[in-house]
Amino acid sequence: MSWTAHILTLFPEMFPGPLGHSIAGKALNNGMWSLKTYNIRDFSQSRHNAVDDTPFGGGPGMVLKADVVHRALEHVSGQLTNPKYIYLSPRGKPLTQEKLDSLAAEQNVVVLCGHYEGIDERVLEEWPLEEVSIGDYVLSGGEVAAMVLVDGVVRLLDDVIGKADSLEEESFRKNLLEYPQYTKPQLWNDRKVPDVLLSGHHRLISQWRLEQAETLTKQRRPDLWERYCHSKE
Ligand code: 6GU
Repeated sequence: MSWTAHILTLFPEMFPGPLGHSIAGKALNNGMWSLKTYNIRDFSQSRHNAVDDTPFGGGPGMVLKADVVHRALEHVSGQLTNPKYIYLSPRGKPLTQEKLDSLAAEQNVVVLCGHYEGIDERVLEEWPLEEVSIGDYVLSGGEVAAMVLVDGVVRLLDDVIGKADSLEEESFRKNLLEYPQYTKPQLWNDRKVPDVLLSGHHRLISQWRLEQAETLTKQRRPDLWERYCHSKE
Protein backbone atom coordinates (compact mmCIF):
# COMPACT_ATOMS: atom_id res chain seq x y z
CA MET A 1 0.00 0.00 0.00
CA SER A 2 1.15 3.57 -0.70
CA TRP A 3 2.18 6.27 1.77
CA THR A 4 -0.99 7.48 3.48
CA ALA A 5 -1.84 10.69 5.27
CA HIS A 6 -4.67 10.35 7.78
CA ILE A 7 -5.98 13.84 8.56
CA LEU A 8 -8.13 14.42 11.68
CA THR A 9 -9.87 17.73 11.29
CA LEU A 10 -13.07 19.69 11.96
CA PHE A 11 -12.96 20.79 8.30
CA PRO A 12 -12.47 17.67 6.13
CA GLU A 13 -14.02 19.52 3.17
CA MET A 14 -10.83 21.63 2.96
CA PHE A 15 -9.04 18.52 1.60
CA PRO A 16 -7.52 17.65 -0.80
CA GLY A 17 -7.62 21.38 -1.75
CA PRO A 18 -4.18 22.33 -3.08
CA LEU A 19 -3.03 18.71 -2.62
CA GLY A 20 -5.36 17.77 -5.49
CA HIS A 21 -3.32 19.89 -7.92
CA SER A 22 0.12 20.02 -9.50
CA ILE A 23 2.71 17.44 -8.46
CA ALA A 24 0.89 16.19 -5.33
CA GLY A 25 -2.43 15.99 -7.21
CA LYS A 26 -0.99 13.97 -10.09
CA ALA A 27 0.71 11.61 -7.67
CA LEU A 28 -2.57 11.26 -5.73
CA ASN A 29 -4.44 10.35 -8.96
CA ASN A 30 -1.68 7.87 -9.86
CA GLY A 31 -2.04 6.08 -6.52
CA MET A 32 1.46 7.06 -5.40
CA TRP A 33 0.05 8.26 -2.10
CA SER A 34 -3.34 8.23 -0.36
CA LEU A 35 -5.33 10.74 1.63
CA LYS A 36 -7.93 9.86 4.26
CA THR A 37 -9.80 12.51 6.21
CA TYR A 38 -11.75 12.01 9.43
CA ASN A 39 -14.19 14.54 10.81
CA ILE A 40 -13.44 15.01 14.52
CA ARG A 41 -17.10 16.03 15.00
CA ASP A 42 -18.18 12.48 14.09
CA PHE A 43 -16.65 11.35 17.39
CA SER A 44 -18.68 13.68 19.60
CA GLN A 45 -21.26 11.84 21.69
CA SER A 46 -22.95 14.95 23.04
CA ARG A 47 -26.49 15.92 22.05
CA HIS A 48 -25.48 18.84 19.86
CA ASN A 49 -22.27 17.24 18.54
CA ALA A 50 -20.13 19.61 20.61
CA VAL A 51 -16.39 19.16 20.11
CA ASP A 52 -15.05 21.98 22.28
CA ASP A 53 -15.69 23.74 25.56
CA THR A 54 -14.50 26.76 27.53
CA PRO A 55 -11.04 26.56 29.14
CA PHE A 56 -10.75 25.84 32.87
CA GLY A 57 -9.19 28.88 34.52
CA GLY A 58 -10.91 31.20 32.08
CA GLY A 59 -9.59 33.00 29.06
CA PRO A 60 -10.55 33.44 25.44
CA GLY A 61 -11.52 30.81 22.90
CA MET A 62 -12.53 27.18 23.11
CA VAL A 63 -10.58 23.98 23.76
CA LEU A 64 -11.09 20.71 21.86
CA LYS A 65 -12.44 18.13 24.29
CA ALA A 66 -10.13 15.27 25.28
CA ASP A 67 -12.72 12.49 24.96
CA VAL A 68 -13.74 13.51 21.42
CA VAL A 69 -10.18 13.71 20.09
CA HIS A 70 -9.33 10.47 21.92
CA ARG A 71 -12.14 8.56 20.21
CA ALA A 72 -11.09 9.95 16.83
CA LEU A 73 -7.49 8.82 17.44
CA GLU A 74 -8.68 5.38 18.59
CA HIS A 75 -10.77 5.01 15.44
CA VAL A 76 -7.85 5.80 13.14
CA SER A 77 -5.17 3.92 15.08
CA GLY A 78 -7.35 0.79 15.23
CA GLN A 79 -6.96 0.45 11.45
CA LEU A 80 -3.20 0.94 11.33
CA THR A 81 -0.12 -1.08 12.24
CA ASN A 82 2.57 1.37 13.31
CA PRO A 83 1.49 4.91 12.48
CA LYS A 84 3.44 8.09 13.22
CA TYR A 85 1.34 10.67 15.10
CA ILE A 86 1.71 14.39 14.45
CA TYR A 87 -0.14 17.24 16.18
CA LEU A 88 0.09 20.51 14.27
CA SER A 89 0.31 23.56 16.50
CA PRO A 90 2.31 26.80 16.65
CA ARG A 91 3.76 25.45 19.93
CA GLY A 92 5.46 22.54 18.16
CA LYS A 93 9.03 21.92 17.10
CA PRO A 94 9.76 23.62 13.76
CA LEU A 95 9.15 21.45 10.68
CA THR A 96 12.40 20.80 8.82
CA GLN A 97 13.48 19.05 5.64
CA GLU A 98 14.91 16.30 7.87
CA LYS A 99 11.52 15.76 9.49
CA LEU A 100 9.92 15.54 6.03
CA ASP A 101 12.53 12.90 5.06
CA SER A 102 11.69 10.79 8.11
CA LEU A 103 7.92 11.11 7.53
CA ALA A 104 8.39 10.02 3.90
CA ALA A 105 9.97 6.82 5.25
CA GLU A 106 6.80 5.97 7.24
CA GLN A 107 3.84 4.04 5.84
CA ASN A 108 1.05 5.85 7.71
CA VAL A 109 1.15 9.36 9.17
CA VAL A 110 -1.75 10.52 11.35
CA VAL A 111 -2.05 14.30 11.41
CA LEU A 112 -4.20 15.92 14.07
CA CYS A 113 -5.23 19.48 13.16
CA GLY A 114 -5.89 21.77 16.10
CA HIS A 115 -8.30 24.69 16.06
CA TYR A 116 -9.42 27.50 18.32
CA GLU A 117 -7.21 27.78 21.41
CA GLY A 118 -5.94 24.21 21.16
CA ILE A 119 -6.79 20.80 22.56
CA ASP A 120 -7.02 19.45 26.08
CA GLU A 121 -3.40 18.84 27.15
CA ARG A 122 -4.23 15.38 28.52
CA VAL A 123 -4.67 14.01 24.97
CA LEU A 124 -1.06 15.01 24.28
CA GLU A 125 0.00 13.07 27.38
CA GLU A 126 -2.08 10.01 26.46
CA TRP A 127 -0.95 9.64 22.83
CA PRO A 128 2.58 9.67 21.33
CA LEU A 129 1.84 12.85 19.38
CA GLU A 130 4.80 14.82 18.11
CA GLU A 131 3.87 18.50 18.18
CA VAL A 132 5.05 20.24 15.01
CA SER A 133 4.85 23.89 13.86
CA ILE A 134 5.40 25.24 10.34
CA GLY A 135 6.81 28.58 11.48
CA ASP A 136 6.77 31.45 13.95
CA TYR A 137 3.39 32.95 13.11
CA VAL A 138 -0.17 31.98 14.00
CA LEU A 139 -2.66 30.36 11.63
CA SER A 140 -6.35 29.95 12.43
CA GLY A 141 -6.06 26.16 12.32
CA GLY A 142 -3.78 23.25 11.53
CA GLU A 143 -5.32 22.40 8.14
CA VAL A 144 -3.16 24.66 5.98
CA ALA A 145 -0.13 23.47 7.97
CA ALA A 146 -1.17 19.84 7.28
CA MET A 147 -1.24 20.63 3.55
CA VAL A 148 2.25 22.11 3.82
CA LEU A 149 3.53 19.01 5.60
CA VAL A 150 1.90 16.54 3.20
CA ASP A 151 3.04 18.45 0.10
CA GLY A 152 6.58 18.46 1.46
CA VAL A 153 6.49 14.69 2.06
CA VAL A 154 4.77 13.64 -1.17
CA ARG A 155 7.36 15.23 -3.44
CA LEU A 156 10.00 13.09 -1.70
CA LEU A 157 8.23 9.77 -2.39
CA ASP A 158 9.80 7.45 -4.97
CA ASP A 159 8.99 8.38 -8.59
CA VAL A 160 6.88 11.45 -7.70
CA ILE A 161 9.62 13.76 -8.96
CA GLY A 162 11.53 12.44 -11.95
CA LYS A 163 15.16 12.75 -11.03
CA ALA A 164 16.56 11.60 -7.70
CA ASP A 165 19.44 14.09 -7.95
CA SER A 166 17.10 17.05 -8.44
CA LEU A 167 16.14 16.44 -4.79
CA GLU A 168 19.72 16.01 -3.59
CA GLU A 169 20.72 19.34 -5.11
CA GLU A 170 18.06 21.18 -3.09
CA SER A 171 18.92 24.18 -0.99
CA PHE A 172 17.84 23.14 2.48
CA ARG A 173 19.64 19.79 2.31
CA LYS A 174 22.89 21.73 2.03
CA ASN A 175 21.88 24.59 4.35
CA LEU A 176 22.03 26.95 1.38
CA LEU A 177 19.39 29.04 -0.40
CA GLU A 178 18.94 28.45 -4.14
CA TYR A 179 21.02 30.38 -6.67
CA PRO A 180 19.24 32.63 -9.25
CA GLN A 181 17.83 31.00 -12.41
CA TYR A 182 17.31 32.45 -15.88
CA THR A 183 15.68 31.31 -19.11
CA LYS A 184 15.09 32.71 -22.60
CA PRO A 185 15.23 35.41 -23.82
CA GLN A 186 18.87 36.36 -23.21
CA LEU A 187 17.87 40.05 -23.17
CA TRP A 188 14.61 41.16 -21.46
CA ASN A 189 13.67 44.74 -20.49
CA ASP A 190 17.31 45.81 -21.03
CA ARG A 191 18.41 43.09 -18.57
CA LYS A 192 21.00 40.52 -19.63
CA VAL A 193 21.46 36.98 -18.38
CA PRO A 194 24.86 36.70 -16.60
CA ASP A 195 27.52 35.91 -19.24
CA VAL A 196 28.93 32.94 -17.33
CA LEU A 197 25.64 31.01 -17.76
CA LEU A 198 25.98 31.29 -21.56
CA SER A 199 29.67 30.33 -21.57
CA GLY A 200 29.27 26.55 -21.58
CA HIS A 201 32.04 26.28 -18.92
CA HIS A 202 30.39 23.87 -16.49
CA ARG A 203 33.06 24.34 -13.79
CA LEU A 204 32.72 28.14 -13.94
CA ILE A 205 28.92 27.88 -13.88
CA SER A 206 28.95 25.64 -10.79
CA GLN A 207 31.40 28.01 -9.10
CA TRP A 208 29.25 31.06 -9.90
CA ARG A 209 26.11 29.34 -8.63
CA LEU A 210 27.78 28.35 -5.36
CA GLU A 211 29.02 31.93 -4.84
CA GLN A 212 25.52 33.29 -5.48
CA ALA A 213 23.95 30.75 -3.11
CA GLU A 214 26.48 31.57 -0.39
CA THR A 215 26.03 35.35 -0.76
CA LEU A 216 22.23 35.08 -0.62
CA THR A 217 22.36 32.78 2.40
CA LYS A 218 24.77 35.02 4.31
CA GLN A 219 22.59 38.09 3.60
CA ARG A 220 19.15 36.66 4.20
CA ARG A 221 19.59 33.72 6.56
CA PRO A 222 22.45 34.17 9.01
CA ASP A 223 21.07 31.17 10.95
CA LEU A 224 21.38 28.87 7.91
CA TRP A 225 24.77 30.39 7.04
CA GLU A 226 26.05 29.45 10.48
CA ARG A 227 24.98 25.82 10.02
CA TYR A 228 26.39 25.73 6.49
CA CYS A 229 29.79 26.93 7.71
CA HIS A 230 29.85 24.35 10.50
CA SER A 231 28.66 21.49 8.27
CA LYS A 232 31.62 22.19 5.95
CA GLU A 233 34.22 21.74 8.70
CL1 6GU B 1 0.96 23.80 12.81
N1 6GU B 1 -0.94 25.53 13.42
C1 6GU B 1 -1.39 26.76 13.62
N2 6GU B 1 -2.68 26.94 13.98
N3 6GU B 1 -0.65 27.86 13.50
C2 6GU B 1 0.61 27.65 13.13
C3 6GU B 1 1.17 26.40 12.90
C4 6GU B 1 0.34 25.34 13.06
N4 6GU B 1 2.46 26.54 12.58
C5 6GU B 1 2.68 27.84 12.60
N5 6GU B 1 1.59 28.52 12.94
